[in-house]
Amino acid sequence: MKTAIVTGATAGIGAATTEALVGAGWQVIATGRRADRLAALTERFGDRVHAAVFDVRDEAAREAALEAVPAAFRDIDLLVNNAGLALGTAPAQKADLAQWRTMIDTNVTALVSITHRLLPGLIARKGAIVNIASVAGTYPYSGGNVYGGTKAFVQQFTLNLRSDLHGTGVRVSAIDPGMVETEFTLVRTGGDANASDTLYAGAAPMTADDIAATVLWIATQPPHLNINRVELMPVSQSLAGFQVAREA
Ligand code: NDP
Ligand code: 8X3
Repeated sequence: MKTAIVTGATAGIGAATTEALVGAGWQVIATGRRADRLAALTERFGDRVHAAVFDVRDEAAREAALEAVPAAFRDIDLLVNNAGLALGTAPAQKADLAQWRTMIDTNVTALVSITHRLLPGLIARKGAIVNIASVAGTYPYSGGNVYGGTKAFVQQFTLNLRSDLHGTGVRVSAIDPGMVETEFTLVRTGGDANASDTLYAGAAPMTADDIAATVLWIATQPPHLNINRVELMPVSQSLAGFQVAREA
């Protein structure tokens, strides 16, 4: 049986990815801070899921949780770097520096730390890495500032990992989703359910299952085939051009 580790499995894309992988016959190390959500996964999927409760930014907790992974889950074939968040929608000049740091610590520093920790095993097993980036890493929008910056990092880190892992057999992919209805906007707005509902209302956004299916598709390609990058958007979302500021 193949083994995956999915960071941020307590909600949204990570929870759906865990379900998709288990449904396809994998076992999954599911991680996140909310122990109750992970317990619900282990209740549902039994010994196919190992719950690893830790904050990805906490080096000691992260290491302890990875050290505590049971022997049956230690041979990891797939790392899904999914845990991440956006905080705030204010323009840079009005943004909260602490929120910027949290995004960098979570979306960049923690992601590279987990990748670095698991790389030797992934190389030994000719495994795969799927990084969840975002369209925000490619296309700018007002208020996207540091969030988009972290996702651009994830995109480029993915490509550079591919270069470094040349000849190892390890596959590395990035997925760039546009709007997916999850807890993402609730988190971004500090718990504003109305803002979250309003954003998604009538927009037919993508679902976490849509992205999970893409992760599974990437993970089940034959060993000679690397999906470099997949960008997805709901049909209702598209790009609009430049803005011009004029003197009054
Ligand atoms: P959710 O808010 O629904 O899920 C985010 C997950 O990340 C949760 O499981 C959360 O777990 C985990 N997480 C966040 N911070 C930490 C932390 N410090 N330590 C451990 N786990 C953490 O959002 P999504 O499912 O939408 O987001 C998943 C990924 O997809 C993110 O990287 C996001 O940037 C990306 N993405 C989302 C899009 C969208 O429109 N929804 C579009 C493009 C990309 P817990 O809180 O329990 O710790
Ligand atoms: C999330 C997509 O457009 O809200 O990464 O930044 S967006």
